[in-house]
Amino acid sequence: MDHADLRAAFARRLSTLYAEEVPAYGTLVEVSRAVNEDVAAALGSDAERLGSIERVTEERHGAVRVGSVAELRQVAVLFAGLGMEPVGFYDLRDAKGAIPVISTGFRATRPEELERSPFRVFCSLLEPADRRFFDASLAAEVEAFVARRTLFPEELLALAARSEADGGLDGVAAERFLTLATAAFALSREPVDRAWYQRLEAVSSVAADIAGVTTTHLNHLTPRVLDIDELYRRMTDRGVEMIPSIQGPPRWDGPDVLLRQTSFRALAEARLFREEDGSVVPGDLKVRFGEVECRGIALTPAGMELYQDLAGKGAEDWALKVPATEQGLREEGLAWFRADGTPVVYEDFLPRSAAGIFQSNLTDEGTRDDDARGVSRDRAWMAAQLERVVHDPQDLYAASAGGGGRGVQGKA
Ligand code: OOG
Ligand code: NI
Repeated sequence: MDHADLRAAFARRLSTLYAEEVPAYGTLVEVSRAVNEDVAAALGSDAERLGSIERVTEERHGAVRVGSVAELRQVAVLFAGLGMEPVGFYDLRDAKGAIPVISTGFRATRPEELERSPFRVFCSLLEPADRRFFDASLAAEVEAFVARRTLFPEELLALAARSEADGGLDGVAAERFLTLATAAFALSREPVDRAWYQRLEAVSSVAADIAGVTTTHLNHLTPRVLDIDELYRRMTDRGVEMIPSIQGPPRWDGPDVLLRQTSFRALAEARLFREEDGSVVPGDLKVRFGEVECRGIALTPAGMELYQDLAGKGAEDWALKVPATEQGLREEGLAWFRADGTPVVYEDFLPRSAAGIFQSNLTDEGTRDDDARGVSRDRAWMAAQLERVVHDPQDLYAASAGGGGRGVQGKA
């Protein structure tokens, strides 16, 4: 199996796992599929302007969270074995609430690879060094706790490294790689140390989810839908309580651009807790949730600037400033198109929306001290930590559209 085969197989296995763990996800996938079929029936080949029906039906993004640079490096190895590279840098620490993480997205980078499997994962790294959230002594405890745990078995990392070097894996090795990789993101049955978890939760429920437990897990798995407003209505009709809004650009009459997302609230899941007296008791945690997204055309730097200016504004302002046709977007240099006029699909995430998704699922306000010292982080920092290229998404869109591309190379 080459990287695209492995990536597609991994996405399918995660989907099966997540449907078993979070039954509402199964409903979401079912409703998404029905909406996509209806859109395809109504629009014919126009429904496929932003990706073949086969691609869109299979398309998922996942979200995972880790506690240290060492763990992030392992995640990078694991995903490299599936042909996924870090793309983009997101800093959510300045957003409202207590989200002490920075993030990147792992995905395939070349158009033909994306067509075979666009599976992507939003990966967040906890920042205990940021004093706005963690005082020095709690930070040291977090670092020690994370350093003691093993998220990914050595055998898994060795198989991933071999797959990265050889361009894939076959037979028994491929099967073993996929099995171990999927298992690494399953919800653990290990008891949660209640006192430790609650201390972190007082700082940030995201911090508790990441460093309050000895394992990691998929936080959500997101299908792609061709009409997110229709999806929202159908889920609400089925009695699933969705967050109050759809994140990203408003609904309007022009072409879909960038990314629109919505989610349903974290669901209580049974977990075991270890009390201070050593006893183990059943309880529950609300951490994981369901999300769905609608992807549109990738915007150029000029288009992204316009998007920032319009952030939070409604469809009317949007319609005044943004050309309502693909041709208009192209002529004004706001969106990416190939030479044959085909739009380039947006393959990444949006910082504002990501922060909104985190915020809507925080179980606790958390605490932050804005007078304390943050730590400065950027894409180059992340590349240096990973000793890998962390691509600038715009370089990849330029390359997809037929131009050149450039990444930031971490120092080896
Ligand atoms: C990630 C939230 C961001 C998205 O789609 O923007 C995200 C998380 O909750 O770990 O998944
Ligand atoms: Ni997401």
